[in-house]
Amino acid sequence: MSRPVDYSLYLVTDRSLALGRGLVDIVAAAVQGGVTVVQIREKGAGTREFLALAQALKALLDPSGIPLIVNDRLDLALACQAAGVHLGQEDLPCDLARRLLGPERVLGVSVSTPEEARQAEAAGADYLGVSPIFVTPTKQDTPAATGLAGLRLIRAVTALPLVAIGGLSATNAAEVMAAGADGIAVVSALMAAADPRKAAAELRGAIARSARRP
Ligand code: TZP
Ligand code: MG
Repeated sequence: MSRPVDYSLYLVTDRSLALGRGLVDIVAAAVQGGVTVVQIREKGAGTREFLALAQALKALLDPSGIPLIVNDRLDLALACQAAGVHLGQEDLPCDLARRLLGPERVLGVSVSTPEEARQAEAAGADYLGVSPIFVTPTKQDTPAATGLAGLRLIRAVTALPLVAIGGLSATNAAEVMAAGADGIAVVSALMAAADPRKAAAELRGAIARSARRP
């Protein structure tokens, strides 16, 4: 069993939205504003570049105990001793990834239906990324948006932590939490923010205001 993770504000990186600013600087500012977990997701990066970025982010995050999750690349997650890996439906199968990762590291899987959620849970996922909640220009090769109704259906079939992603912002974070999410994952709302620290703090405020939690 992997260690507990606070999924409430989950930053997914994308340098192409960073308006020329450094990735580490943006993540550092977002962490100051209240990000609780970071996923490095750099689709254009080659292996060496990805590894160097992951190592730089890990060095940034380790002192504050914020977990670094690596998108797609289980080999690089192991190489940089990241907290875990996040996989999509077309990536390494979840059961195989769990065997390679061992029991301690975090395994996240993207799902968009209750059936995918059941399968990922049975295959050893620690948390589920429910995606996309809403249509987003940031990622276009996605299944149909689940909407809040789809998120509720997935909430009904699993007790795993659910991290919602796709078109999320401080404007809709509270309703997404109320629909059953344990956390809000964002790319553009932080990566493209003029002030990532302030944007993270606003997201935290919206999450805290959500009605779901007792
Ligand atoms: N997976 C599903 S939607 C998405 C990913 C990585 C992109 C979400 O980006 P944004 O800018 O937060 O809508
Ligand atoms: Mg993937």
